[in-house]
This record gives sequence, C-alpha cells and structure tokens, in this order.
Amino acid sequence: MPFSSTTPRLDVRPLPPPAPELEPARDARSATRDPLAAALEDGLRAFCGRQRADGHWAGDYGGPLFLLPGFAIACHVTGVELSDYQRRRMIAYLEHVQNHDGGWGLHIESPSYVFGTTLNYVALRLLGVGPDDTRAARARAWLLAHGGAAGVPNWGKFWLAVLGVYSWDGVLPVPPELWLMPRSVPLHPANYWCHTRAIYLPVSYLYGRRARGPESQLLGALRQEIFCERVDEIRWSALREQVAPGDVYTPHSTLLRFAGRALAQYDRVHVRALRRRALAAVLDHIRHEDESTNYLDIGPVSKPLNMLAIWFAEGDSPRFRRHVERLGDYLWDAEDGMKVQGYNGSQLWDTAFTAQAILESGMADELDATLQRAHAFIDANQVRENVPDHARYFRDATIGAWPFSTAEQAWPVSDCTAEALKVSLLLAPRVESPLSDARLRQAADFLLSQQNDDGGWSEYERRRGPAWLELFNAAELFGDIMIAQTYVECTAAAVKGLSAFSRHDPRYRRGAVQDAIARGARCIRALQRDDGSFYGSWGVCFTYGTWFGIEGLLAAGASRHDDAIRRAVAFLRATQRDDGGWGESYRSCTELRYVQHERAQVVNTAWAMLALMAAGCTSREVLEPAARLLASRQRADGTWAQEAISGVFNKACMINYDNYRNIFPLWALARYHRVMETSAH
Ligand code: LAN
Repeated sequence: MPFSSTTPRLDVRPLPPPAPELEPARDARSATRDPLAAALEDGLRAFCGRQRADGHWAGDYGGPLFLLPGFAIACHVTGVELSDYQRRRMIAYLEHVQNHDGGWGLHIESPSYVFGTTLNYVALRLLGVGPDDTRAARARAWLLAHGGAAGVPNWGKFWLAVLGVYSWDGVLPVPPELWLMPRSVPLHPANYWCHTRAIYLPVSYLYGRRARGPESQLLGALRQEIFCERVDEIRWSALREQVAPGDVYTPHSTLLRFAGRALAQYDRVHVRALRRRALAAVLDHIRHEDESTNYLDIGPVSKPLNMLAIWFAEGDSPRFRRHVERLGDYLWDAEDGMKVQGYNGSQLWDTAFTAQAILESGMADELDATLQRAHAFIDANQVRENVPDHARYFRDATIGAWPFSTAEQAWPVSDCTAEALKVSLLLAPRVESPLSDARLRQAADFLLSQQNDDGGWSEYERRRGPAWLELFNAAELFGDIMIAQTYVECTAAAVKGLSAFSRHDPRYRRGAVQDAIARGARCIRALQRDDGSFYGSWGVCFTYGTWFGIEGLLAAGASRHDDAIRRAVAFLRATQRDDGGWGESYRSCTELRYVQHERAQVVNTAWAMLALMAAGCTSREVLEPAARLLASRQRADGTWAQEAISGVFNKACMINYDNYRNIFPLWALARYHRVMETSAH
C-alpha cells in the first residue's frame, strides 16, 4: 500500500450549526385557532427552527442508488480509508434500501435492476461484507437469476472495469481523442449536456489508459461471484452491446452500435502519439473542473471519476488529497444510514423557496430573523466571478448567477438564478444591505445569455448540439442526456425572474428583457400538452410542470382567462382526488402520462394548490379539502412526514428532496390564507 501513517481518510463534512432559537410566538395563540391557520403557524415555526446559522435549510438529497458504489469503488482503488463507523452506516443504508427480492433498483422506489444490484453488491463486498452474509447472498441470487453482471448497463461496465473485475473491451468505446476534434464537429464533447460532458471527460481518460485498480483476492472472489459464466470464458467484446432488458430506458441506436464497433477497431490500432496528446488535453480539462469547483465537481458521478483520473495520473499528490477532502461533502448520515447524495446539497434552492413561502404567509415580520439569515445565504452564494479561462474550457460566463447548492461549487443554474433573483427583490425592502443593482443586473444578464433559440431555457447551459446527438446516448438507463433541452420549469422560472427584475429596474436592457419574456411565454405555450398539462422534468411530475407552466405564463402577462391557463386549470381540476388531494406516481415521469399514486401526496397537493390559486381559483369547494388534507397529514411537531419520492432527473431516476414535504405544504397553506382572506372581503 502506498500509504501508512498518512493514509487519506474520508470525512463527512459537518453541517453549519443550527440557527439561534426563534423568539417565542408574540401573542399567546388561542386554543380555538382555526386549524388551518394553526397548521401554517406551527408548521412555519417548526420549519424555521430547522434553519442553519448560515441561513440555509439542510436536507437529505439521496434517492439514486448508483452513487454510493462509485464512491466505494473510487476509495477502494485509491486506498482511501473509511472509518468503521462509516462502513457500518453505509452497509446499514444498503440494507435499508435493498428490495425484498434481494436486488437494488435505480433509485429507492424502483424495482430491482441488474445495474443497481451489481453495483451495490460490489459496494457491500468492498465495504467488508462477506459473500455468505444473507444480504449479499440474497443479492447474488437475484443477480445470477437475471443474467449476472455481464449485461450490466454501460455505466456499470465502466465502474467494474476501473475496479478491475470487467474488461475494458466490454465497455462501449470512450475515446479521449474526441476532445481533440474541432469544436464545430457536433460530436465534440463540448456540445454535450454538461453532466454528460463532465462524465465523458474522466471516463475517456480512464478508458484511454485502460486504468484498473490493484489486483487483490477480493477482486478475484468478486469475479467468481457476479458472473453466471466463468470469467476466463467470457467474450468481452460481445458484451458491449448486451444489456439486461429490464434496465433499458433508451436502447442503443443502430448508429451507436455501428460507431461502437468502428471505434473499438480504431482502439486496437490507435495512434500512440495522438492518444498521449488526447490524454494530456483531457487531464488539463479535469484539473480545470476540479480547481474551478473547489474539487466538488459538477456532480456525484464525475466527482469520484475525476478523483480516480487524478490518482492514475499523479498518485497520492496534493491534488489527489484535495479531492479526498471534498468527498465528504456528498455524504449524508441519517436514520436510514449513510448515503452519497445526488449533489453537494440543495441549499440555495430550498432556501429560495422557503423564503418565498414565508413572505407569502403574513408571518414575515414575526420570522424576520429567519428571513435575514436566508438573505445572507443568498447574498453569500451568488457567483461573483467567471471560472478562469471559461471559454477555453467550454464553460459559459456565469458571473452574477446562482447555483443549486453553493457558490463554491461554481455551476450555476438558470432556474436557481431566477428564484434567487426573485426572492432577493422581495427581500430587499426588509434587509439592511440588499443586493446592489449591479449584482441584480448581472443575474438578469446571465438569464438573458442563457435563452435557447426556441425561446426556452435549459438548466446549466444553452443547448449546444443537434437533436440527433441523442442517438449516441450510451447510458441506456436514462433518456435525453446528450444535449441540453428546454424545460418548462427553467423557462417559467426565468420568465418570472426577468419579469420581477423588469419591474424593479425597468430601464435596464428593456428591449432585450421584454423580448426574452415574450419568447419565453411562446415557448411555454408550445410545451403545453393537449390535455392542458405540462410535463415536469425535475419534479414528479405533471402537477409540478403545470405549476410552473401556469405561473410562467402569468408572469409573462397572460390573463387568468387565457385559454392556456384555463386548460391547465381544467387539467388540475380533473386530476384532483376524492379526498381533495393530488398524488402522482413517479411513473408519470417515465411513462410520460399522468399516473395516480395510490395515495394523495402532500407535495403534489401543494403544487396543484399553488398553481390553481395563482390562476385565480378561489373556490372553497376545490381548495378547502386540499388544505385540510395537508393539515391532516401534519405531525404534532409541526412538520410533515416523508412520503413518496418527489424529484426526478433524466426521465428515469428519482431523487429525494427532503425539504419539499415541509416547504410546499407551508407555501400552499400560506397562499390559501391570503386567497381566502382576500376573497372574503
Ligand atoms: C439537479 C438538481 C437540481 C435541478 C433543478 C434546479 C431542481 C432543476 O430545476 C434543474 C436541474 C437541476 C439543476 C439538476 C440537474 C441534474 C442533476 C444535477 C440534479 C437532478 C441533481 C443530480 C443530477 C445529476 C445529473 C446526477 C448525476 C447523474 C447522472 C445521470 C449524470
């Protein structure tokens, strides 16, 4: 082992301390309070009591089940040590999320996949669980009954290949040479969706070097355990195109198969000097991404992959150590065990929503200290400079924008910018040092710079490549991941943000702002489906998308009587359940049609209520049962319990937004009170 006394260790990053306790309620609350008013008051106080001192709300951002194995493999290959406590807690998590049939899904609510089962089985073993342990044995039985690891999706193949239990010949080629092409070639990774690009980067490095971890007895044992075939009899190259059918969301296209074969041929004869140049270029990009994000990297997949690439390039170097230091930012230790989160958190996003909920509640003065801290967090997390040499590294100018998590992660997002901009304007009158006009203008500039040609917005970057690049999607598990797409959520948020900005600063780039809003609104209209709904790409699902669609159109100046608004309202009315609530299954996201959950969900109910009330609905008959349903699900301590998973990405993978179950019921109840009060007068 290269280390002895100074072995790098994994450390969970501690949360900032809790915010000071709230002042007690001003007036003694009467015992005969209206139960809906009480639900709002008690709920807001309870949730505000969970704020951290730096102003944000922390939350568990787990859900996907392919992240922990990546971390476990990266730590194993590079010799990063986990404490006994961490191992035990991670094993506890894997046990907690194991399905009854012994396998693991793509995410915590998914049926078992070969992908999830292979990777989490390997993770269990790397964490020290023996092959005869019941959890391992049940998982292996499921895996072998489903064809074993041979047919694991491509992403699983490359994780197993760097670990050293799968041949790189079985992985679809990921040539680093693509980075040397002119950027004008559509296939150049610069034109991909940023997450795909960020993953292609280290994978092409590891593939280009055929990197694999040190051989050990454990790896020898794993090779015996995870395949149905004898390993020395496997024809690896035939496995490139073989994927367990149950795992496939996007089948390989003929073009991809053809390209894969051609590239595999090239790989056998590749020009050495070209490969060296390509690897050097890739490494340069990896270092840039690492340094410009403080070694957090854009997400939980590229993070351990970049760490591996640096390890293979440099060994136990200072850069490698910096990587190890930031692994812990992705870990979350909770009742269900220790997991790797989908991001380094959802800090900014949750804070911006919570502040808006409070501001709509009539309790803003009482909760002023909470709002001051939220402002401080939003202020501190605006991105204040572009990443160095951004254009050379295919990054956009991002000055003035806001990220989903923290500014140091340095990957701002359109809708996060829009929500933060909006809430900064709302908070301005009550805070001592509101954001300067110059900073607000930078945020507006960012939004203007990010509009797609179709008038819509993507999340991180404008769409760069042609639609046919989707034919090269080699991650069968997901849909639409090759190029940035236009989303109703991002578009509506950007329109809302720009229209709030234009009221505040009407003269700044007036023509451009108005034009962007009008084009955004046209795009939203084009995204509306025949049944009046909007498909939500980041929340489950049509209730979420429709909430954004409605509010975006209204912000662009549509009247409540606009046909698009009426159709969206009719859609929501038609999906309301007999108990007054709304409840959507995550299958809405994958099946692209509204799928009722068995039970109403507080988060869906809140989104639908917010949307209806925004659209001018004041009907007690519609809203009161929904509000009562929210109140009836509230716990004695004022918070709501976790229900079904409510976030999604790439059509197929669900992700947990821990704070949504509190933020949205509170926001909906707040709006309900306002609406009922005004309609009573
Ligand atoms: C996120 C998290 C936040 C989310 C919103 C801001 C809510 C959304 O409105 C825009 C898209 C964005 C920023 C988003 C994009 C995709 C992410 C980064 C994630 C869902 C978190 C995890 C996911 C990332 C791609 C996971 C890594 C796995 C891959 C398959 C690449």
